[in-house]
Order: sequence, then structure tokens, then C-alpha cells
Amino acid sequence: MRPHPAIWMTATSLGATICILCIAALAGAAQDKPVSEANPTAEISTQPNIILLISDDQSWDGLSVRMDPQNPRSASQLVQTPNLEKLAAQGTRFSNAYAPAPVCSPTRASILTGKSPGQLHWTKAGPNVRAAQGYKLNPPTNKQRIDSQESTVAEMLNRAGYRTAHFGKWHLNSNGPGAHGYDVHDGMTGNEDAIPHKDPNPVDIFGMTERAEAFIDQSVAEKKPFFIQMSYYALHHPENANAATVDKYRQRSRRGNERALGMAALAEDLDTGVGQLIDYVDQIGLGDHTYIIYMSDNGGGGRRSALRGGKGSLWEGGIRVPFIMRGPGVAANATQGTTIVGFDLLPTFVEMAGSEEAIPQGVEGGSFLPLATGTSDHVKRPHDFLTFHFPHYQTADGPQSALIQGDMKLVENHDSGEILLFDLSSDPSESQDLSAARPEQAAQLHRLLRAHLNQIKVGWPTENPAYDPNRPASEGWNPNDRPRRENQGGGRGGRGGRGGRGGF
Ligand SMILES: [Ca+2]
Repeated sequence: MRPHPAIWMTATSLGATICILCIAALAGAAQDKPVSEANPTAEISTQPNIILLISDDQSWDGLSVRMDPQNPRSASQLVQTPNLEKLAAQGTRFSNAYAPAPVCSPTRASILTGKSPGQLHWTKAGPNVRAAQGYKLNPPTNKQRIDSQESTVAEMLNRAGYRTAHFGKWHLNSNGPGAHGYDVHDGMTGNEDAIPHKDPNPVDIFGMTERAEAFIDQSVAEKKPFFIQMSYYALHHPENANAATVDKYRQRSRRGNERALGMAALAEDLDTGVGQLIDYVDQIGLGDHTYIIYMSDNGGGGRRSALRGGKGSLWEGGIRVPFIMRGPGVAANATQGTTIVGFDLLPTFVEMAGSEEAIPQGVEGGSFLPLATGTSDHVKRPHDFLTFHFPHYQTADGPQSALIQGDMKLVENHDSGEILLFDLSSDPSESQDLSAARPEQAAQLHRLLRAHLNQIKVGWPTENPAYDPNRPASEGWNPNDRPRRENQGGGRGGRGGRGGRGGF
């Protein structure tokens, strides 16, 4: 049973009072002032704390929380995530939240800068294909570097007075988190750094929690607001899941293979670690004063997914992700259907911090804080649509671009030249292409997509002069990242490869 929001409010208010009294007692002793006269706001920053929790490769329907309460397929039947159920009861879930990219690093670079991966020219996580590998199109250059002149969200919060930390997977090269505004961090880590962490600390979930708690303690001691980004390695390396959790899922599922059981178990281990951190925040009385946001870096997908496609494609399964937040003024047990995207986080956090600093030029996102607190029904961005650009071969669909405006989504498959149109409000699994029935709308959205991508100067895939349609493309360039032509990842949605499940 989910806790009633009112009960939680009472509990955290009590915790907050106790904590404030503790801090005030210390301060009061120093100032020789009765505790009752101490002003709590003088002891705890008036700026709220922000904790961003990012899971890795977790599907929109990969939690036991329904991301869309009206859609029973929007939650996993197998995985149990009781702490995220609690977070959803305490806060607002966003049913239509998108990762900026269908793969890891581009999403992370986008969150950091507020700009889309297409604009950053960082659109692929793993190695790019080359002309010699025989694909029809050559992908554009993939930068894989954050320019030092980019103003990151951590730098902006830092300048607004925050202590900032990054724990877990960085995966962005560029001299590590310390070079981009994070005061405390784990270094220039990647997926491989999770491998040594096994039961009882699978993929460092609980180690990350401990370091975050220590960072919170230090921030409280320094009387500074904090921003923590928890970039979990989970669900990578499911073989590292705690043995007891795997046993539980072996009992729950008779048909799952070891990898599937490991992933389900690791999702629950992650939920446990997330729950411990949130509980700590509440126990020390910062619950009312801290925004907590949970999302995934890209979709997962799979044969039983409610959405079409998966990681490495711009179908909903690749980019639509779980997204839950709670915090001061955020409605409890609420659902928000307005579309948001990962590059909205920078302007959102800057607004949360009350920063006066101007949003950097080129930022494509807007703050969704007014949406979460019910003071507006839309996100104020430079444009009233979102674009996605993945000009690479990773799944059977090949290079794609997409645009979402309102309920409508347009997908362009560059290899085949197909243009597809979907109404996501009635067809979230993208099973019904409306482009033939609504050619004018498809043409108009396609023009909008192309014009915007040209405006932000994305790299386009180009014709491969060495392409021979009678010779199959080589798939040996990366065993973890090759297209999987055999997959039908879309469930009801039909075609849509699932994409590489390896290191990216
Ligand atoms: Ca990922």
C-alpha cells in the first residue's frame, strides 16, 4: 500500500523540525541564543537541494510504477520497485518524458548543457561505422567531447552557491566531471568501472549512496545547498545483481533467462539503493527542501515492451523513459502528460536554484518547474516541438531523425527514405502510420524537422559511394553495438530493432 501523502508530509515535517532544532542548537550555543528564537532559514539555505537520479537503459515500462496510470502496459509485471512507487506517490510522474538520445553519452552531454545531441554533434555512444563497412550511408562526425566553453548545469549551480557532486558513471571523457563543475566526483568513469562491484554492492549502487550521504553531511555542515547527480551504472552488468535478489526473481519468473533475471534483480537492487538515499534525506529533515528527480538515460525495449523499438532507435522504446519527481510544491500522487525532455533539466534546475544567471545561448530546453508545481500547463522553450537526431546505424532501422509536436510524432528513416507519422495520444506503440492518410501534415512536420535540424547545424548522414546493395554490410565493427536484424522489438508496434545491449 502506498503511504498517504499527508502522512509523509507529517513525517518529513517532523524530521525537518528535529534537524533544524539540532542545527539551531549548535548554532544557538555558539551565538548564545535560545534555540526557540533561532531562524531555521538562517541555518539551512533557502535554496532547495537537487538530487538527480539517472538509471541506465531502463525502459519506460521497466518499473512497478505505471508511467501512465491509464495504461496497464506502462509498468513491468515482473520487476518490483517499491521505493519508486513511494516516490511516485509523494510526487509527480511525467508520462511523456524523453531522453535526448536513444543511447548513453549523448543523453548525458545533453543534460549537462541543455542542448540537443544533434546541436552538440555528439549523437553516438559507441564507435561509428566507416564507409568500408558497406552501409548505404556514412554517418557524420561524432564529437565525443564537451567543449570547455559550454556552461554546464553543474557550473551554473556552482556559481549560484551550490556544492555539486557527480557519483557513478561519467562516460563523457572531456577530462572528467571535475573539469565541468562538479566539486566532488568519482573521476572519469565508464561502464567498466562497475564490473568489480558485486554482491553486496552490485555495480556500486550502495557505495554511491554512501558517498552521496557523506556529501550531504558535508554540505549541511557548510550550510550550503547541494546538487547531486547519481549516474547509476545499473542496469549494466546484471550478472552483478545481489544473489538473494536474483533468487527472488528466479522464483517469480519461470521463463526468464539468467540475463533477464539479473536485469530484473538489478532494477530492484537499484530501487533499494535509491530508497536508502531518499530515506536518508528525509531522516535528516531535508525532505521538504529537496527536489528529487528520477529518470533513465535512454530506453531499454524488448520483445514484451509496450513501446516500439528500443535503445539505439528513435521509436518510443528508444527515447521515452520513466520520469518521477518530488519536491517543494510538486503535486503528490499526480501525473503530468505534457512532454518534457532531458535537456529541460538545465533551465529547470537553474530556476529551482533561483539563479539570476542568463540561460546560455543555444539551450533548447525550458524549465518544467511551473508544470510540476501547477503554475503553468506548458514548458516555455524556444520552440513548441522537440527534435531527435540519431544519424547512425545501431539497430535494424539505421539512421533516424524525429520530431514531436503536441501528440504528433514524425519519424524519418534516412536509409530507406521512409517518413512515418503517428498520433501518440491514441497510438503510443507507433503501430499505425498516418503519413498516407494525412500527407499534408506529414509534409509540414517533415519540413519543420529538417528546418530545425539545419538551423542547429546537425551533421547529416551522407551517401556512401562504395555502397553495394548486393553486398551485405559488415556487422563486425563492434560486437556490442551491431544492428540486430532478427529482433522484432516493438511488441504490438511491429518492426523496430532492439539495438545493442552492450557497453553503451
Ligand atoms: Ca544507457
